[in-house]
Amino acid sequence: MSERCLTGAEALVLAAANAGVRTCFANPGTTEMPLVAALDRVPGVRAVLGLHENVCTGAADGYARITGQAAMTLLHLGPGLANGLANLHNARRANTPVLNVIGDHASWHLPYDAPLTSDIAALAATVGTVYPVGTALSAASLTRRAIEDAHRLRGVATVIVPADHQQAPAALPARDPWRPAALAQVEAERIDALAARLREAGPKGLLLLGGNALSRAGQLAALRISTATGAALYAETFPARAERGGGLPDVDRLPYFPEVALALLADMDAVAVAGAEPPIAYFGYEDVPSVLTRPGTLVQLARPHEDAEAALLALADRIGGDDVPVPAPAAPEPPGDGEALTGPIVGRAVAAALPEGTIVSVEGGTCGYPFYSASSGAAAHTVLTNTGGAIGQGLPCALGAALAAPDRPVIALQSDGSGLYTAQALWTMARERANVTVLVAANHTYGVLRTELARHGNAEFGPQATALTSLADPQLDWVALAQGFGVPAARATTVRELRGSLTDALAADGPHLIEMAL
Ligand SMILES: Cc1ncc(C[n+]2csc(CCOP(=O)(O)OP(=O)(O)O)c2C)c(N)n1
Repeated sequence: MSERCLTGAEALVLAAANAGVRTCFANPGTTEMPLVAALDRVPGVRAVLGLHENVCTGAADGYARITGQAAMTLLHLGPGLANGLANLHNARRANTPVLNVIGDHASWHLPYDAPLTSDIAALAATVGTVYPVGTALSAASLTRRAIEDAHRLRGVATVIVPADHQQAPAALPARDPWRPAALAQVEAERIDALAARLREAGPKGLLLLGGNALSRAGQLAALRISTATGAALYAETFPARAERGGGLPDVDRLPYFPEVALALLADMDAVAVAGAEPPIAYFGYEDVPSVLTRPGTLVQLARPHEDAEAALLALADRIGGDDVPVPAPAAPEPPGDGEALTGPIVGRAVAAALPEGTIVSVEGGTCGYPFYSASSGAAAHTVLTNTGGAIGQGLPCALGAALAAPDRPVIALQSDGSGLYTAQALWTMARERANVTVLVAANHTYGVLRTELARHGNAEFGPQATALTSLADPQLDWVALAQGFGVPAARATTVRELRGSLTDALAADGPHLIEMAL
């Protein structure tokens, strides 16, 4: 590649590569063709085709959750971006850095309002910051700034680049060494104040952990604090990334339903939040408060963009908590071979079978919650959850995680309804030989919606409500679906079958799917 004749598209890709971007999850169109060609001419960025934009954006989220480094997306105009917005929303809620690149019509074509024209910047602004490229000369510098801001602000940065600017001669990207912004440090006064508060609260204190507080070091520091003061430990309800097992304390997630969380937090005199936002009810219910903490009890130790792990280490030192050996949670008890599959049984079976270092992408409550409860005593593993609640995230996130860490096993513990939003992710898993074992909880219903219907006072469901929460007619065949996408698949109805298929899948390379008949 001759640097003297770089195009805007080449300058953009080179600037991304210079800033540590190694993977581009793409679903391009006509307005991105110079960028597609640039991915061949500029070395360093691996292009991965997603068959729906929400696969690309969810994969970029999963990739950066594991590496800490932004991946790039490449999406087609406003409609392509719109298709990818749900998982960009989830990435924003996970505080994940993402470089989101969108092509636009040639600038001179825009005034004619051609069919695919839309307000791309307005759409992109709903999930983060926006960098419109006004000339090829700024393509590289704006891309660099977008990546820096994605890391500094922990979120989605969208670069919009019209097709003519992709083709015009461009300036060379800066060669400044890439140093992603570090998390902001928490001031000593905040830590001192909290130390006093937690000592005073004793067992009526609670530490709520999110962000990098859920690293191994963060949780071990939290354990020292808890041992010294008696404070309880919880993780936020939907952590972006939580280390778990391998001798870590059992830090369960704050309960999802507000009544349960309210009852838990009502007993507390000090709720210290580290690396998460203050706890709020997921939905508003009549006569149930939205704010889950009692007035005057909330203390923010670190916001999500701050270094919660370092703050916890400093707090543990300040409180004087020693590294006392605390008994590790008991190993998960494997269920009996002949047991039928239910959420709790699957949770225990998967937790008991986890190889050391597995990444588990969890989406959906049927097996997701029981697995988390069962996995505290499992081998060391990493859990990724759906932080923003826009379903269709679990499979793409698992795909991105597998490409980020090709040497680690990845399990997608996936409810069937959510999985169908982005089932195309299976095809990319097959094409990229991604080591993902997909476990589908096939209850053939939108289970949580039935729970919510009941909570809204509907003891019995009418035919319409039943139809709107059922996936049973026709019954979806995940084995056939997976095979159609090129992923070998099996069905399990008992623990014995699940265990056998899971062992085989984990031992083999590439993706596998197991439909679990619940
Ligand atoms: C993008 C988006 N669309 C719709 C919903 C509403 N919704 C929440 S859960 C759910 C169904 C979940 O069913 P499934 O994934 O099968 O999980 P289960 O509760 O049965 O384990 C739906 C449609 C949502 N959260 N996000």
